[in-house]
Amino acid sequence: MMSEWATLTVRSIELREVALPLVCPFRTSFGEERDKRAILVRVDAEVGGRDAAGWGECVASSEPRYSEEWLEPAWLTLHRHLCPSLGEGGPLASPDDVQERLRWARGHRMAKAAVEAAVLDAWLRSAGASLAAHLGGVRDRIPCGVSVGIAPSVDAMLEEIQSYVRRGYLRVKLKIEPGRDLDVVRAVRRALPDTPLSVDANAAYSLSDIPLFEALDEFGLVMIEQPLDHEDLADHARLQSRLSTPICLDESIRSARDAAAAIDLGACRVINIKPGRVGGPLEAKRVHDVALARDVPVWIGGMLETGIGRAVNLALAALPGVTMPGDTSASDRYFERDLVTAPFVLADDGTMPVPQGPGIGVEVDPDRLEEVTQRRSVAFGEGVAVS
Ligand code: NPQ
Ligand code: MG
Repeated sequence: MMSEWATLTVRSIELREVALPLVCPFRTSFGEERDKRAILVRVDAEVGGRDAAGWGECVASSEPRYSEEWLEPAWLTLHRHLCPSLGEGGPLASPDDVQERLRWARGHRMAKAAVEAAVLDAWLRSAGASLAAHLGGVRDRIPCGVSVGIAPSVDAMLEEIQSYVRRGYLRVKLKIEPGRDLDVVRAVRRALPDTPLSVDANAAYSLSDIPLFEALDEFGLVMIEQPLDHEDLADHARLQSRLSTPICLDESIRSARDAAAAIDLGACRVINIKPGRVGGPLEAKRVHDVALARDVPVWIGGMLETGIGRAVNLALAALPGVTMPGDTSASDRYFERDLVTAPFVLADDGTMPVPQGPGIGVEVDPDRLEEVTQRRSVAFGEGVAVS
């Protein structure tokens, strides 16, 4: 980690809403998405007398299903509160000052995460350091998994999964929901006996489903992700005590503090880290540290990010405690065309390179950005003429 930072003065912050068409609709236990909508935050700053710009992506989605955060209030919160608070407080002395300055605003972690990422990007670009190196990454390539949405039929799902396995993905995660669980897992297991397999319920079950989980326990799954309510650590602990398959928590973990509590309660044996869900890349690193200290493996999740958010996920995946393949899939898993100049590509061995350039290590493609922009607005300062 860097100890000496040149002071950063925020000049201007611009928000954009973008919508990228998905190559195929993504269905989970809570609904279906056809386009990936996101808010992009662009910070223009002065660092040590020189101009620097940075990008962040807010993963709040179209509706409050995955979490209570969703796109419209995230936009308003960024515009009315977070960006002005950040800009009006004068120069920043270090990246920790971002959260310090936004602390008065409760919650809104996904919105705060985007602001923190954009400031970090600007700062690190001006210092010539990569985000992965800054966070303490130890790998330059990371193993990748893929998350498969609920398909209309088991056969359709199987076909999709087989194409990912052929491309090299090292772990397949199946979305399940009540009524589409055991049969799907049984069929996939039969077709792919050796592929590391996990399931993600997105909180769709309750303790009355223990018999289902005991049945799933027989399939040698790598983990069962977020089976129960996002607010119920005690029930997860009860379920975990009945299963040999590790429970992985996603929605339940909003901070390093939550991670420590969940592990100490026995509510999970694996954690899925998403920088948006925990309020930013720096808190994501702290979740990692808490888990590593307790010998709990972690991996990096995904929210169908554009190349901007995906770059942050890949940087986090380079950390030493990230010992399982993540939902850090290639850009073409989701998009025909991403909005960065060099989309993320899966190698034949199922790995992807960690971005090594300054900051998040990707460049926004200005033409593509214009094409996918739905609205834009200056949230602090005068705005900067950008292509
Ligand atoms: C998860 N993601 O791990 C999430 C949930 C999720 C890759 O499985 C639009 C935007 C649709 C974000 C659907 C994966 C989404 C989304 C699901 C996130 O639980
Ligand atoms: Mg999940």
